[in-house]
Amino acid sequence: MVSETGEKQKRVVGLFEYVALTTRSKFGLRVQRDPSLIGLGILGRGELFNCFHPEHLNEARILYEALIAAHSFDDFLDLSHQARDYVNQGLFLYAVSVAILHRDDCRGVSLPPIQEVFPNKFIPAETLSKALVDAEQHPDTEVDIITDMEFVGNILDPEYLLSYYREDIGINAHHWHWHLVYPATWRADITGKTMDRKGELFYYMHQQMCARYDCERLSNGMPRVIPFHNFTEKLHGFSSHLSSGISGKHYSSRAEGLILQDLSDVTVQDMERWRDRILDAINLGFVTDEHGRETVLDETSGIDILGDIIESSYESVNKSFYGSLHNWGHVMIGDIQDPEGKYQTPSGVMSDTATSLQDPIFYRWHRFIDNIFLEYKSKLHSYNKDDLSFNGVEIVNVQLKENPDKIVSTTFKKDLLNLSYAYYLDRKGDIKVRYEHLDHDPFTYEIAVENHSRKTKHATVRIFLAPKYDELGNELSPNELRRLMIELDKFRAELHPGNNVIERKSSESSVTLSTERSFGELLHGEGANDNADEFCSCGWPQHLLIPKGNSRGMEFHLFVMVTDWLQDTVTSGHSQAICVDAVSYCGAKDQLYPDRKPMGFPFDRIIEAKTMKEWLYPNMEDVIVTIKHH
Ligand code: CUO
Repeated sequence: MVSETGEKQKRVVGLFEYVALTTRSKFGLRVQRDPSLIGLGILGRGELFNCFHPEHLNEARILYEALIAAHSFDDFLDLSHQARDYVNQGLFLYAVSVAILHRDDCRGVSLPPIQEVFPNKFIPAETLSKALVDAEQHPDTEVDIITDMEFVGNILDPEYLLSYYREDIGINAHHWHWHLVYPATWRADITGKTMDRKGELFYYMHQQMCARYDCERLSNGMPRVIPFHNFTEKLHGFSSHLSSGISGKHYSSRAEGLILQDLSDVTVQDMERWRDRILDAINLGFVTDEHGRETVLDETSGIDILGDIIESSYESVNKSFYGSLHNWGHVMIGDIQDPEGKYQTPSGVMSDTATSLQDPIFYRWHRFIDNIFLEYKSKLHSYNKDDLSFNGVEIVNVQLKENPDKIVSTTFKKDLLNLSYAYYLDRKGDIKVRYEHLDHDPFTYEIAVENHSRKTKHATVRIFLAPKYDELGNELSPNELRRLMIELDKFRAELHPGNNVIERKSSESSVTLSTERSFGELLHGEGANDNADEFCSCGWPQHLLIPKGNSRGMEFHLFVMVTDWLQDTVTSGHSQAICVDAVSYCGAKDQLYPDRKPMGFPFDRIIEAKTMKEWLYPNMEDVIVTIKHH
């Protein structure tokens, strides 16, 4: 029997089926529209929805606010069906997804994987065409058609080496979902829901993407990313080969050597002015709102305020003064090949949260943004003994259970992406694309901790990883390491008096998504979960938990720290946790971020020690592990 949530799940997923294909219903214009949808339909159907452009975002906001405000689940579905017929497909998908994630009566309902809804945002147009032709040529309706994905690009472009990473379906899907969970336009005054530390999480999640990318670069013998801070610098070229699906539009390529150009709404000078004002605020230690009131950028909320300003989100204290540096950067880079719209070319991949990670400039742009946050963090005092230590608790050993030599193996694996819910070809068998992604052998941390007190203590265990050497083979100092430290896990553990051995599997990581239900499963009501600990689709892919390493075996610091959970914990007004699967990067839905410490702690502030050994307290341990790529 299908439960109530399962029923809702089926009905919701139906909204996403063949969404790119829907043509304006022939009755669409005659049907009277619900008043809450009046004014929508500005962005034309078939156009690329720009996830960073204020006008597109605003239209999407009006739609998702109307969908969230619908009185009942049935009203919500009815409105969604109306909107699906005439608003832009990408905008519809974005808005309806935001509404599902944030409506109380959609608890337990999952979003279908974006890669199955819009495979064109993930798979090159050439491969998609080939798959569809293959399917047409094999009309046997029962048989699955499998087409191998063709990689685009070649070794003439040094960045090609990392295309397996940038084009990974899982990281791009994660990024898309992250921005659905935390829309830049979110208004607590209208929706009635505040998002805890949203600005800070914007900083931290993107900082981690940059750190992860640098770990991957070093694994491939490439230098770390050079931030894009000189706005008059010539950019490298890029071509994604992605299309918008059926409208015939392609995400624009960028020719080599272009520089940022003024757009009709914003100029390069505006960007420079906003950057300088933000840096001034950081150096002065306060920001100024529209009425001239000053707010100090203190230790507790400074980073959150800055995150909102820089993104910028609706919560920015003064949008007209500090502008929208990060979002306009995406738009400006995305429109660089046709800034005045003279040739009506679509934007590049930087304009879309589902595709922007494919372009190497994404990481250069975000390293620049991250450097601004870093400037602020450098104004705060370094963590001292009080901040770092945990009285009476000592880590005595860190081991990988299955691998006493502390070697973790990575390799490439094949996987399939089903196109059958995006393209309608009257056949029973599925149409699938076979692609490759990096993966690693599962492993288990074994952490021996001594509780020297006579009472049971509750600890937060924090695990990070960073390469030991830089691109030139020099050992990285702790202060350089902190920019590369990627979070692997964070969880609560009980420490009984005396010896404790904590075991934790890599698959349990608090940064990764543990399960993803396919479109087919969701459509049949499988995967819905009444217990409200369902999966919210946001989360780093488990297969990319750790970097590739290299074939010789690459050394990494595995850093483990235990802190006092009683000091870290926050109390939420809500009783049931929801979407806490990938809490480190995605937060806990409708709850306070479940760790009082600054995000990235203890690596978010300057470390003055010369070596890791010198910096460690007994509750911290740093061991060297080897990542070997086969
Ligand atoms: Cu997620 Cu720039 O915010 O890509």
